[in-house]
Amino acid sequence: FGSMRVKMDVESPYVALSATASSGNVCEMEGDDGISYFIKKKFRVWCRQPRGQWELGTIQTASAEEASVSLSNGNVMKVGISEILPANPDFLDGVDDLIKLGYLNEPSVLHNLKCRYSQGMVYSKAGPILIALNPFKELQMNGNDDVSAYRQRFIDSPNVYAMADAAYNNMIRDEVNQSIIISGESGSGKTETAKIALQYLAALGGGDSCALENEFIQINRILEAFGNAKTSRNNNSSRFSRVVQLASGERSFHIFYQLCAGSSAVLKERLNLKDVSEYKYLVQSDCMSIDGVDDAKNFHQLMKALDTVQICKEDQEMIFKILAAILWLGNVLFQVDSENHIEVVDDEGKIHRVCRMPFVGLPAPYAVFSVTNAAKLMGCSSQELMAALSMHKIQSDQDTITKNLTLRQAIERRDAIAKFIYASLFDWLVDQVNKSLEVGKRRTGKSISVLDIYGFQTFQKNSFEQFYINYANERIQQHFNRHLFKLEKEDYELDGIDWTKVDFEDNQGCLDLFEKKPLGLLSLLDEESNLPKASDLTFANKLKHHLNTNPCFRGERGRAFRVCHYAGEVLYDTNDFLEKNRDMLWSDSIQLLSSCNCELLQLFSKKFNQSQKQSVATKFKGQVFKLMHKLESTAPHFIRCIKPNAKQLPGIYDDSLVLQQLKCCGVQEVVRLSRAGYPTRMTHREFSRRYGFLLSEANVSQDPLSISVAVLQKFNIPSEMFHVGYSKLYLRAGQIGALEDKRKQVLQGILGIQKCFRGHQA
Ligand code: AD9
Ligand code: MG
Repeated sequence: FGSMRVKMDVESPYVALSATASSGNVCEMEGDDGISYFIKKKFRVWCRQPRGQWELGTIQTASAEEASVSLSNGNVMKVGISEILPANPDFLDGVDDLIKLGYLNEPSVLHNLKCRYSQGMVYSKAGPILIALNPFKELQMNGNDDVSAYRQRFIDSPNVYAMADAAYNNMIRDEVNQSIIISGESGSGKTETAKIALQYLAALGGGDSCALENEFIQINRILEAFGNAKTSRNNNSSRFSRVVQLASGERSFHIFYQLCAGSSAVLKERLNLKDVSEYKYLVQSDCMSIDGVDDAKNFHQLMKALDTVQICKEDQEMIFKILAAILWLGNVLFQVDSENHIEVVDDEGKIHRVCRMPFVGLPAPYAVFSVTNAAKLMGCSSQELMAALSMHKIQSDQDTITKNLTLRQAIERRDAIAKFIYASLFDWLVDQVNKSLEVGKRRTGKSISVLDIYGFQTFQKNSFEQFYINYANERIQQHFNRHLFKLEKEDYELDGIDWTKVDFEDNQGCLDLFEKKPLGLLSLLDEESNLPKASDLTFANKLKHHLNTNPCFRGERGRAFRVCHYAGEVLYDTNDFLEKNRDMLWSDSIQLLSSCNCELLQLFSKKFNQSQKQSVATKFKGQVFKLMHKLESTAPHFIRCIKPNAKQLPGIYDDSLVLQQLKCCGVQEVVRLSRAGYPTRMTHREFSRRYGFLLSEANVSQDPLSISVAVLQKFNIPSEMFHVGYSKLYLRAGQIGALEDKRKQVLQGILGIQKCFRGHQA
């Protein structure tokens, strides 16, 4: 904190407890003077309980080491001085912006958000960031009524609408692309928040906003059916690949269950569709339904949504066929013959031996049908499909050599085909949706991007998927840091303003650990994936060998390693890393798809052949870089979603869970910074253009800087509320609002006069 002191406009005694940053607590008591004042005035304090939680109380007596505190529940307890923190006066309970709090220690911040949450206020500001606590229940929103209320500024509390509104206004005012970056843990409410922002922007879009809004709802239905699934943390989680492997208690993408539950008898017959319980890909996780979710009803809505985005009935049927084919593929069984060759168990064919390894939970007759069903739906012969699943064809200059696959290779190949088809189908659907949005729509050049990105994840066992999710989040976090801290600092210094140092966590070290070439996690993974004899264990050992001196890395026993992320340490298990990274699809599998009598499968194979064949690590890094590049050309607005409890239930506020998330996104740092600094800044040119006309004509010919100063003087902005830099004007929080109001008043006055004038002329 250095020279920066927290000043409060409330009762002055609070200044007696000045702020020093230490051990995670922003504020700390400074000696006996403060405490004696607190005793005398009976001010509230926080005291840490033996089990770590904080309770409100008042100090009765205190020595240098210990204080006797009367708690709000009537108990009196002795607490070490280091376990006491100042509390804010009760009239500050539940303020809408954490900036307004006198004390920013952990219990005070937690208490404030809790007060608001208990009153149904899930949104708060932390300086420039919007904090959104997941209500886990429908909020009272009136749709378009609320939208217009926001536009007219009748509602003045933090909200997603207000943030979307700010993005829109900035886009119009500055002619700069905007982005709304929504982040948070899995299940914290990012996707719901993104929907609310989109709903508002759709309503602002003018024209037939109802139609546009409806279109968004329909599109969302499609994207969620194909892109979302139930996980242990969120019943409607935005996911990516999980077609072939599921953890217990989780589900595959909603669409599979919807299709099985909701398709008509006729469609079921055409697709040879059975109950979900008969598909291996779906039964493996022992979770087929979600409480309160009606898959059949959702399927009917999905079909309507597909109509809305103009996917014709033939294409719809093709989509469903492909989905059914994927399910049947998952049921294809293999067995090993006496010479250790793989055979596909088939109904009519030559192989009649009993499968030696029956699949658990799968009735035998379905194993027999699966190949023929899958082949029929894909539009190829059972023989072709069986060959592609059990043999590897190597094309040399003269002829083709065929090699039998091992059991493991055959299973991998079957799953790779299923995954590839599903991923291609999803990409194709997104393309269709985008096309339908473009039809007849005018492009204006400037945009607002809404980013809903899977949140940081840490489970007991973290795998390849968490590895990538957390890497992407590490990048987003850096963007956030850069924007709010680094750029801020540079900006101040460039403009000759003294920067009060505020410490913040920089995560460049962790990003280097991932991205450095050749000795970073991603490069080493690619290198190992290219070695024929490598295994997950050799990969883990390689990491330990090269990276153990890196402070963000720690090798663990066996195949495990630990990464020190911005949001905490995560233990990863390298099991399946190499295979998943290779994401191998043999050219003969692609050949099979290109020979299928199905337009979409042919298209997917063509796309594959045109694309660069890259490992997942390379592809993912490329995508993350592209995303960051796009974001860097926008003015960002940040929403941090917070999950108040892990039970996905309304009304429960788990202090330690919330605290951990607040720490992850550095909320306190941001508040400290914003309060200390000048959150509004404009170049003199921008400022003078916007407000210069409020001056009398005598000032008009002057340079922008002089005009800025003249405006400030004319409207009596106190000198401690602004700072004039070389190129920019810096204003403290709240100042620009007053100027905007003045500007609006004057403009309305001018408009009124013009109307009146025209009326006279007519
Ligand atoms: V994940 O990283 O995709 O697993 P999200 O996207 O952060 O996750 P999501 O938006 O899907 O979470 O929210 C999870 C659940 O919380 C929703 O299904 C709703 O039941 C609930 N939720 C979240 N936000 C709201 C809201 N504003 N109003 C009502 C909400 N319910
Ligand atoms: Mg989501």
